[in-house]
Amino acid sequence: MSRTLIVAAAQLGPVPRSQSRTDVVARMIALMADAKEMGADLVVYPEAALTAFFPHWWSDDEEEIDSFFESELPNAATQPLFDAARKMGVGFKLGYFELDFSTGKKRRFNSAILVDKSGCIVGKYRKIHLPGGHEFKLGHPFQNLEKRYFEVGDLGFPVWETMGGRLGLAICNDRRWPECYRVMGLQGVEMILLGYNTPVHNPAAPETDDLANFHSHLSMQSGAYQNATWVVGVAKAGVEEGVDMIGQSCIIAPSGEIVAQCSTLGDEIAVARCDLDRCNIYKEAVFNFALHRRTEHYGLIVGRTGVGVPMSAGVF
Ligand code: CDT
Repeated sequence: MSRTLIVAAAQLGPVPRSQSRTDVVARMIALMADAKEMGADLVVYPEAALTAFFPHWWSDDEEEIDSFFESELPNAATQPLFDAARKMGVGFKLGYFELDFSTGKKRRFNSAILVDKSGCIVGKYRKIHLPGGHEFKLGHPFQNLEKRYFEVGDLGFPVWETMGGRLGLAICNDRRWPECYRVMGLQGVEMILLGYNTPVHNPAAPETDDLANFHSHLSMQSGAYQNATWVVGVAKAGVEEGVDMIGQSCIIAPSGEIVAQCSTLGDEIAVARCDLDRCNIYKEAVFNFALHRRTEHYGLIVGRTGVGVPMSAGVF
């Protein structure tokens, strides 16, 4: 099988609350068709692609909250996307809000699935790094309530052998945490697909607003280089329900270089031919973990709290 994947970062402009899933799916299929014309094997959509990003506002109306979630995929509204993928022979990654009843109680996650060229779901990831808080923040122009609405993902950071490569998933805030890339890097990941809804303004740290795009790229480019993997980062961009969100969706090579990037804040694709074997030079040389990584000498043991303690404390 070819080790080259032609990948499309399928950025979406804002999804207003009033827009139906059926209409959003039609926008997504149009992007998929453009990508197919450019030879794409794989299309990567943003985090929470099907709806507005509702954690930006407060609600305690269970029914209203649930209306942003999918309890199964494919469902009636998304079936056309799966059908289009199968017909075009294109795989895709979809970010969505997941309602899960598999444990007998209702659980909500911020999730993503990976679908192969035959329209079959290969894997699922549930977001682990949930930003923001549980409480309403008075005086903030919008909220960031992911901790209130979602449970922390319970599926780890797995990788899947599919479409000729070893692929992994991450979601938005995960991209700022090196652990996310390293856990997949240690499993030999060759391409990480992730989506984001990132406001330009961070009410908790407004002095960083000018750097929103820089920090997004910095995180993904360093994650790619330090783990010898392709990274595809895809925005839901533009002004959605009054919240201004960054774009600059991009495809990053294992060298850390951006090889394709969107230039608008609307529906747009950026396409790149990704040779998965380009990972090897970095996996075998600079970041040969088995040969050069020296965890036993780092002087810290990470406890269950996630906080490092000195090795001399004897805690394992
Ligand atoms: N959706 C999401 O995870 N958004 C967060 C906002 C945090 S502001 C620094 C993100 O990391 O982009």
